[in-house]
Amino acid sequence: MKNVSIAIDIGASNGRIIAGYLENNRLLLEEISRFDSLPVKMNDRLYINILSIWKNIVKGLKKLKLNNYNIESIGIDTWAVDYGHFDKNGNLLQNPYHYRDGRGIGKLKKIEDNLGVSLKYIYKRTGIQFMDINSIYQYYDDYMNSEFLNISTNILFLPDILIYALTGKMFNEYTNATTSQMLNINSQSWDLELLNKLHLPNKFVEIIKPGSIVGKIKPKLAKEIGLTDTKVISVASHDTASAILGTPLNGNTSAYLSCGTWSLLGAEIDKPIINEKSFKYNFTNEGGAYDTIRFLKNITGLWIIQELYRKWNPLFGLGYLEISNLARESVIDIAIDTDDDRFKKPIDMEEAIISYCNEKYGENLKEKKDIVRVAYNGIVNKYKKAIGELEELLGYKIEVLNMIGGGIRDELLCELTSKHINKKLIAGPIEASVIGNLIVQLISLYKIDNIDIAREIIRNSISVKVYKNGEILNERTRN
Ligand code: LFR
Repeated sequence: MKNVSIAIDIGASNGRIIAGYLENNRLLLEEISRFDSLPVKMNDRLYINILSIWKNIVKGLKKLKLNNYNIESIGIDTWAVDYGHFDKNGNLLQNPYHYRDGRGIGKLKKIEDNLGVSLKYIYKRTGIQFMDINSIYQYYDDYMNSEFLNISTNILFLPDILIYALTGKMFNEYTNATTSQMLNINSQSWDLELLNKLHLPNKFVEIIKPGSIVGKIKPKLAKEIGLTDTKVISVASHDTASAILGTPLNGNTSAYLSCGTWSLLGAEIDKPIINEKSFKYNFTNEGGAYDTIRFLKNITGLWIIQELYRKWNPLFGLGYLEISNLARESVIDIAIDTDDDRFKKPIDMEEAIISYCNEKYGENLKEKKDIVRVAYNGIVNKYKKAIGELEELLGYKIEVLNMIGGGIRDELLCELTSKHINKKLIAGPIEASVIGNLIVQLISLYKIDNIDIAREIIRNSISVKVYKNGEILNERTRN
């Protein structure tokens, strides 16, 4: 019987359950299941499909019985910032909102204007970038609109909700909690002074660090799914934190670019960088596992392409590869500003792009190839800008960019990135967050000594493509 650990990794568009184990100094993965994790719109509000995610987790775990595995441990990571309220009996009070609902939009200004709390004050205390999706602005929206705050006793973030459903234990996992913009960067605990200033009650629970053993699955559930001895481990439960752990970074001159719905570009550092410039460039100091800081910037990534796909796939049967190939055919050299508000949650992304190019360049785009190409151009422009800012803030040059995550399946994106940033680009692994999730479990189970050794193992296990000046330099495939 094979001893395996299970990574449950919930991204913006799909969730994955993957078994991982070490063999001959390599980490091998076996996919158990994959399911859609898209939000649901109802009465013009956007909700996390939490029950469907949970149903699919239970279904996937039940499937494990069919394999000849001994399941030693399980870890869960998901996207960040979203949360749910629980009452004193431990019941979920409301279906959690999805950050794309947009309820945080405009709250930053409200906090500044109504409460006189400056952005610099918030940044100094938390080190976290300003994005209207941050939990702090969503929580401020709860405070302004919801009477149920009176009956809410606890707040759990998305991965915490799933861990609670699995084990019955309530924790706020540290790497994910940092993205709320309510955790004090120095004390690494909830910033009560900040919460008070915003009139936000402290409903948070104990913080748990990645690597801690949470416990076992609740007895009834454990019996139902047949996992009575499995340990539940708190991994770096923010998917980006797991993805960075799963990146074979090589010293401090390598940076990462995690490509999914969002693109996260940055470096792994030891101490936070909080100064005028990092504030101006809006770089964040998210908490990483093993006393690291994830110094990075959120860039609107493949969201724009995904939204074009959402429109064009049912209408014209276009897949992602076809859409990317269309963009290859275009020679248009203008670009959208991917941070423009109109791209945040448009009803129709194609229309939003056309209107932007009309307004900014007086161009009336008609062909799909041009419409998608200006989006790619916009994304890689942001990458280039962000890497320049990163180097300035770090005070040294980045030599290698490790591109990771599902987005690297898109070769055009990798080629354009390498051409634009003019650095060696190593693309791989695709399943970085799954790998990072598993690595923490294996370190906690004393199967891997530390993260440096883990990254050697990762390097030895994955397929990579190396790009330079817009072309593939070499390729190594592993299965
Ligand atoms: C990536 C990610 C980003 C976070 C965004 C919203 O999946 O977790 O790191 O900023 O989604 O949660």
